[in-house]
Amino acid sequence: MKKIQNYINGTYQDSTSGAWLDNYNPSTGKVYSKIAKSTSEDVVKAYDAAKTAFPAWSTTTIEDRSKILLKIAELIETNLDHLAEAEAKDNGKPLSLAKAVDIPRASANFRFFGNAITQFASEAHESVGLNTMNFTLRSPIGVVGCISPWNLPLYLFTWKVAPAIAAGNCVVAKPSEVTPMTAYLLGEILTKAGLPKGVLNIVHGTGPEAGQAIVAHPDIKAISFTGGTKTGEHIARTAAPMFKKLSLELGGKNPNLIFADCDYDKMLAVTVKSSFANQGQICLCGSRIYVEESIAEQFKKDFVKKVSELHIGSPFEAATNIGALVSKEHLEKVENYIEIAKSEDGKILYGGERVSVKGFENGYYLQPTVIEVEHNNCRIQQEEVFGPVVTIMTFKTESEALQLANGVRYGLSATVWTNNLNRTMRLSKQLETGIVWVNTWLNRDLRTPFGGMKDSGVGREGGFEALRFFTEPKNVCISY
Ligand code: TXE
Repeated sequence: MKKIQNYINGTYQDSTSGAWLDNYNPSTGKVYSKIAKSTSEDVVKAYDAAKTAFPAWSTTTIEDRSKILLKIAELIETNLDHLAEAEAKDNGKPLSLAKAVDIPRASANFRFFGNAITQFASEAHESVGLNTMNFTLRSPIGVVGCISPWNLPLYLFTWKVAPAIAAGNCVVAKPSEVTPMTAYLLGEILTKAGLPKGVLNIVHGTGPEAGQAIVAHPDIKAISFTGGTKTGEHIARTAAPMFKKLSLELGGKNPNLIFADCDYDKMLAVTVKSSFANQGQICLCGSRIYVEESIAEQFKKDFVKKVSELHIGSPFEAATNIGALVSKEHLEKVENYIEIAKSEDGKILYGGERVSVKGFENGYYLQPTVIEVEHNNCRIQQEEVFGPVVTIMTFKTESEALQLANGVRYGLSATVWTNNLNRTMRLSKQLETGIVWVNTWLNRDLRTPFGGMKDSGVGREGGFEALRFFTEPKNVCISY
């Protein structure tokens, strides 16, 4: 059986414990590979390799660093089919999605930061009349930790490690133990691209063991994490007293506000995607739909019809829109939320049942589920489900819509469907989210700041924000 080993100091190696975790294929429910179950000893090995590599990497010219990142991007593209197949098998997502989104984006992340670093600059402040000149020196931090989740495995892993190494840091990174395969495969690409050994070390294993060891390591000075809000809280508790730099991208419970004056057909098509893309397992999914009363009946009818046409099937079937959920535990968690919604008087407009896919009977398939709710203050409206479940509630006025949208502890993204410019501006300012999409969804320009407010996290990724996070600014003040 295939063994997913750590990639430390440029070589694949077993964990020091010699222990392995099972890796499941969610589309079949079967174990298909083994994952190195790393301990703090492996993290220390990875740290030592990173520390040794740091002096040379941090003084490598920007052009040479950039060239290597662009080469990694190119090699990911060359291996697109292979990586996409691995991602679909490991995660359960449709192969078509992995080919169109996950792997191209992983390549784009390296290309983007390979280019961005050549344009990264710092500020100068002349204290006029005082014969004083200040400039900001931005230096790499040293060894940093990157921890990523299972929903967009290679996409989010590379979204962190690419800016970290572009900025001259060396990295100890851990992908989710639920979906480690593509991060494992990346190791080979890093070697082929000529990334010096030790610059990027990939350690596999569980969050509480390997992840915790990264966060708790006293000399890993910054942690970039994407995952659940509870885990984020735990990480902050460990890292904050050590004064580490922290970037936390956590959960979302994102509102999708639909006004009667929107472009209806476009809204309908995009809302199906924003509800169920990647089986609803994207932190940016618009899981709370609020629709203006005057079009609510029509919307519910049209939306349910479109949702009923989605094809649930094996990730490898070309017609599949909805693949398998990532794990048995996660499937059960999502089903439990459907039961909670029912007990809260949620009305199931569509779905809610497991699906048996022919030839894949033990896979983790669930119907896309649409639930109508009457109140905002219930668990299905307040808690992140992170699955193919969307709720619908109606509103009468813009201010009511705003209040409902902001009435959760999360604040990652919001979508607004309207053709009213004044409303667009009002809501863009007042929505308590890090991202507001107007008449679109998951439309990403990698130069823009990405992250959430409230319990959705702290810090921003993307563009120069990421390069600022991964560098330490120092004021140099010269009197002349
Ligand atoms: O995430 P975890 P899980 C949400 C979603 C999901 C829930 C749990 O609601 O149902 O989180 O998912 C590592 N120290 N999101 O359990 O546990 C872990 O190994 C250091 C939202 O998969 O947060 C993995 O690599 N690391 C989200 C990563 O953290 C630890 C995407 C994420 O795992 C750790 C995924 C610890 N103590 C889930 N414990 C989003 N916002 O995109 C775990 N990890």
